[in-house]
Amino acid sequence: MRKVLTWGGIFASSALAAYLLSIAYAIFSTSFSHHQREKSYFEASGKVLHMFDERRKFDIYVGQPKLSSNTYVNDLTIDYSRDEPSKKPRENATLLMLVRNRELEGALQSMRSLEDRFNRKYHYDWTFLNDVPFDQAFIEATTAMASGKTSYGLIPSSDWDRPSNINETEFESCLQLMEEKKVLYGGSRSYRNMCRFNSGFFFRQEILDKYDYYFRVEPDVEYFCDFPYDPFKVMRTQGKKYGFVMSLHEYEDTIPTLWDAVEEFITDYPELIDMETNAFSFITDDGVIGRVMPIIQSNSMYNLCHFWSNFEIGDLSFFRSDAYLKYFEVLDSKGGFYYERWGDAPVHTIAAALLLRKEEIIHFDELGYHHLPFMTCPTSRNLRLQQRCICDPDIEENIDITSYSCLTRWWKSGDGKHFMKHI
Ligand SMILES: Nc1nc2c(ncn2[C@@H]2O[C@H](COP(=O)(O)OP(=O)(O)O)[C@@H](O)[C@H]2O)c(=O)[nH]1
Ligand SMILES: [Mg+2]
Repeated sequence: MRKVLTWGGIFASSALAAYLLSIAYAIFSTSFSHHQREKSYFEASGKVLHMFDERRKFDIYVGQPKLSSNTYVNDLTIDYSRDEPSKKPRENATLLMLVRNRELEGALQSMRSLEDRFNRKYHYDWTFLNDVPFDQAFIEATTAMASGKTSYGLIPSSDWDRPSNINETEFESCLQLMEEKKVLYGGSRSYRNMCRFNSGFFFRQEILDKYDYYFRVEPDVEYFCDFPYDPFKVMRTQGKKYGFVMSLHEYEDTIPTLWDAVEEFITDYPELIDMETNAFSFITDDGVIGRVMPIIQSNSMYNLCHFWSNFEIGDLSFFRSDAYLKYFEVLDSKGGFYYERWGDAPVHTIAAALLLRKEEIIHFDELGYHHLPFMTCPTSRNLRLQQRCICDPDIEENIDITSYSCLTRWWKSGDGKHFMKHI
């Protein structure tokens, strides 16, 4: 009985062992084949993943492939090549934008508008400036939007930050005072850096050295009409040094002592100023024009008229000239960019009115334009149709028909009203 049991036991344990072994084998072989299959899937998907790496250079600067796509378009390559020759001859000029990374969307809107209305035919370069490095997303999107080459400049701290001669305590109390008086951007430190940079340093940036002309562009602006000509060409062929589209009165609270500094410059450097030929009367005349009384009263000889510099086309040699540099030096020594809130618009305008001949300043009459809260739109219906304008000159945002505008004063005391038909 014990023997039978023993044999039986042996048989049972062998069967159990065999069973367990077969389970182990099954597990092993399943997992092995599963592993093999997974491996092959993995390899296959890896192959697919990298199959189009060369064509998927989605990020032109770091070269990372785009990992997945929900598009039905097979060719994911973006054509960044700038080999296509411009269809028109070009001047030595660049479109120029000082901008922050967080303003990307507004920058793209302005670019799209200017590309559509003007640059798509010319492919002028775009130059971007910033006081901190541009991020990858900004560089990619603006490069994709531009029809010309793009370059990105980092402004050195010495050209941007508050200089050491500005007294910290005085500066802080001025900021507070202006904020209390509700002066626009009165309490902003960075706005002051920006205005001083635009007044005295933008044209010294190395990235602009190779150019003769710039066209200032700001985020969130719009150009309402097709450009009927290349404004850079007009500047060069007609010997223009400064071009504007809108002119209005400055808030006096931002520049209480600017004119004192200007008078000092005029007294110290009479040899740089030709009162016979310049546009001095445009910035000083405050008489009645037609039936319109000037509604803006000024406490100095300066009538507060300025060209709105968010649109500006300029000859860089004007800003690089000794005369302009001396002018800026006198102004900068007063500290008014910080203790007050001097804007680059009155600073540029006064310089142009003092140092240039009247006829070196041009009003680009035909280029409809919008920067909050104002716009300008060509008054001629025929011209609006020809240039596919999308704007209404009769609405109240049209600065030219409001009493804030200095355009009629420009027509009277500046270079008059001109028609560009001969171009
Ligand atoms: N990089 C940089 N750009 C600035 C800064 N502040 C203003 N800007 C740019 O300077 C220009 C004028 O500034 P904006 O805010 O439009 O002033 P506004 O037009 O006078 O209301 C725009 O092109 C801005 O993008 C800043 O702190 N850093
Ligand atoms: Mg702006």
